[in-house]
Amino acid sequence: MKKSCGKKYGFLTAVILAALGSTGCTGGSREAVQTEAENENIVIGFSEVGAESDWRVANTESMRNTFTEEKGYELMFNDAKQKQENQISAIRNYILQAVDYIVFAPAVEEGWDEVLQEAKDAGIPVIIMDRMINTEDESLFTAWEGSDFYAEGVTAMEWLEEYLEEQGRADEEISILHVKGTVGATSQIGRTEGLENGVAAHENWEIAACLEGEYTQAKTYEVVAEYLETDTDIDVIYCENDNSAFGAIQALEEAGISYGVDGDVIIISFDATEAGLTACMNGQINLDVECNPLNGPRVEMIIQQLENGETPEKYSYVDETYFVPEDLTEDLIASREY
Ligand code: GZL
Ligand code: ZN
Repeated sequence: MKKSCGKKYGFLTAVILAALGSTGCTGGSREAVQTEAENENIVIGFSEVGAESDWRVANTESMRNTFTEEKGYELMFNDAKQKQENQISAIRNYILQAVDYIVFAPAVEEGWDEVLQEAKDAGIPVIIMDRMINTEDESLFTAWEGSDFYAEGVTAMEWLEEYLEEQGRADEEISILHVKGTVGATSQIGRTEGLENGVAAHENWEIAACLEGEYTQAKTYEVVAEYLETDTDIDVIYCENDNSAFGAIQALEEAGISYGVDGDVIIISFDATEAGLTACMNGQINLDVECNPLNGPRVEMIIQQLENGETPEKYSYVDETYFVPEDLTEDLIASREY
């Protein structure tokens, strides 16, 4: 499991060898060190975006449940609190500790080349999950797995077109309030592009305003409540995750504006977390587009391929669906893993 000492030293091995002198060549004890090293777990340095949303918490849980000691892993974890600089320093720390693999969900797409070059120079494979980086040099990472966020946005627009048709509102002027997720995150870029292309394809749809909800309930509540002070003639609020939808709903309720299945404002959301699907089942959210946070098993498959000397797919996408209230029951929601 553990790479042989000759190829790359694990942290513990490096410490022992350092204690034994630079080459560690002291006869028997070197064999002992190698034996010790060979029994070590696979050490994974994981840099997580933060704990900003129910989705993110489920994502972290999936990684912790997958990379357990019993299964031969040691998972080093860092919560970057949504700050790229914290992720970069965590990755540098993992390089120093000579982990076997670095896994991270990049908070934003830009600004990773330098630190990933350092990981490459240290011979540590980097696996990117969930969001993506923007780089000219694809050799800086071994594999990426996650969701197709643009496709999620397209799903929402196709549903909205159909829903409005069913409501006899196909030719009505539709005003959409757009609440973005963390600006510069792949999930924000993709879902926003899906919305913008959908609006461009419907001359009677318009985006009333673009607000930044940062994927959190608190920030979304703040910006939507402020917006509703100037304009309440909104037909749809497009929230780029469930926690933003909860914030928008909080602001609508305070403003006395009805929403959801029987209300004036259509709520579109993403993630389909347990809390989001419960609100959808109750008719508060009209559409919840799934974004699967169970990245642990998918990252493990990539690592196992690498451990076996195989080459994983460079990009692998997870299949996702969407939910409307009539799809949902408590049993269905309880049967899901997040
Ligand atoms: C999507 C992920 C997003 C979720 C948000 O894969 O990057 O980040 O949609 C989370 O809930 O904050
Ligand atoms: Zn916008």
